[in-house]
Amino acid sequence: DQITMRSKFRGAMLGSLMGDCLGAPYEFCDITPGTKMQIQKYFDDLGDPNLKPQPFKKYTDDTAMLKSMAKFLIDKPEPDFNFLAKLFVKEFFSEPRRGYGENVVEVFCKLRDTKCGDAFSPAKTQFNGQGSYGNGGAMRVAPVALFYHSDYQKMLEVAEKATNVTHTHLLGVNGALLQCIAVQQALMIDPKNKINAKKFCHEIFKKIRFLETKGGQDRHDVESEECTYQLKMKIVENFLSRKFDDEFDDEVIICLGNGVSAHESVATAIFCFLKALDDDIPYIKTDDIYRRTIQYAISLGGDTDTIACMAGAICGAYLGEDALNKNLMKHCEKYKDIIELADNLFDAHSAPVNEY
Ligand code: R7I
Ligand code: MG
Ligand code: MG
Ligand code: MG
Repeated sequence: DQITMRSKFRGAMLGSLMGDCLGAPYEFCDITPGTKMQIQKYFDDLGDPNLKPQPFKKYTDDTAMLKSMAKFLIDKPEPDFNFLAKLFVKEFFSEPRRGYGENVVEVFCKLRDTKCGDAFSPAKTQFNGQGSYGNGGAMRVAPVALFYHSDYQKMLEVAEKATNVTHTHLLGVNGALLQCIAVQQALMIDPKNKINAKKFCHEIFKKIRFLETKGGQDRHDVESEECTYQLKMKIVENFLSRKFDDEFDDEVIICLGNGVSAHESVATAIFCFLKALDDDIPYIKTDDIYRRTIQYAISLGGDTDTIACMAGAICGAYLGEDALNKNLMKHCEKYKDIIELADNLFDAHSAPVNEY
């Protein structure tokens, strides 16, 4: 129903924000068993209703770009990618110190110098013409999944083009599509129903395999980049059947990754969400599924803001706003703005289409 869907839009947007803000202080820190205990305490402390939210946990580029993605969908009846490029450029040059990826800055400069006349040209020249496979497309894609959740083909088309403004490498693009599919799938599940993690994982596997093999038209080498994400989802499925032990996290990091590349982070985020549905991570002590999701993502180390942001978006899309801990939320910079943005996105999505 409408009430649930509005709450799910808020959940996905806030879920992203909170993962980004709460994950950012741990980005690329050394993670030891001691650090995992510290992270437990960090969450326990922030969850205390008496702790003042000062200073705020600041959001990073993940949220800065997510906000632009939402505005792009809200402000125009049809997607206008030059408008999206302008929003990215404006946001970047007004607050450049939000921890953006090292190479994406070049794209913003070229876009600015050409007045965003061709949104797609600058990104194509990244990395000697290969395009970037950073996770920047995936980290900001959630609004597309929300807005187009009832038009799957359009969702994929807009997600791909919105990614192409900064990322054109196949792995950067397919990583964003994988995250988009995961958020949409979580959104469609009634939060009163328990998710079957393996089934959820297998559904995503089938969808990404279909995209990677273009509906099975061509023959593909399973070792190639064209099959990367279906392999990753198989690995996720295998980890879901394993019991937690001392080597578990290290093997997750080796097999799924925790880096800034899309292929080393998006499947990891999906895994964090699905693993956290069960309360069997020994060093994480909380009944709160959302907290467990982002706490686990952060405890894996590496690109913590982004992996927690993506895992948080999926979890928030499933559970909705009410399942997100208000005490944790109030420590996150501009969370009220994100709620307003989520509501505007919801209203724009459900507004009747103009007929001319
Ligand atoms: O993808 P992007 O927007 O970065 C997002 C990440 C998130 O973790 C944010 O929180 C922020 O910290 O950055 O920005 P890009 O600069 O396009 O890509 C990020 C990094 O991925 C690059 O700086 C490279 O280190 C790496 N990378 C590549 N390396 C070699 N070859 C991306 N594409 C390539 C490549 O083709
Ligand atoms: Mg960031
Ligand atoms: Mg536990
Ligand atoms: Mg990051």
